[in-house]
Amino acid sequence: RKPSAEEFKRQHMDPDSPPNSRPTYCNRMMRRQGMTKGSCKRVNTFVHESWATVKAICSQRQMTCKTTRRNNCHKSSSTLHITECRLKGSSKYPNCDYTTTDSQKHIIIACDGNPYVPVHFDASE
Ligand code: UMF
Repeated sequence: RKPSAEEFKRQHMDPDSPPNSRPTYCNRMMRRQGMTKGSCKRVNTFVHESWATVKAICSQRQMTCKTTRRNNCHKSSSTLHITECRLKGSSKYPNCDYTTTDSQKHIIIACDGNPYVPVHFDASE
């Protein structure tokens, strides 16, 4: 299936909650957003900014994606509020147990289609 903006929103957008270091955030959100079905997704980033802010990155600095090697990645010119969820080594499916880490970083996303919109989260730095 082709990556879509809807998939990107489900997995990576959380504009309404402020950056929030409650340790249960990732366990709750990874489950709620469907990333613990069948297996526990290992790494996932949520962005606490508006869709307008994230969409605008598609017109910012272009670069090669680290994961796909395609040339449709874009790095945000500003830092954004994000939360990174990382599966704990001790976690055993179906009990997907995550660490929750808040930070403010540049993000690198892939954009595609017409309109040209975010479809994949590549990295943060
Ligand atoms: N991923 C993140 O969410 N954040 C990172 O910093 C690095 C990776 O690359 C495979 C998946 O890892 C990505 O899936 C992304 F969700 C996650 O569906 P995606 O966005 O292409």
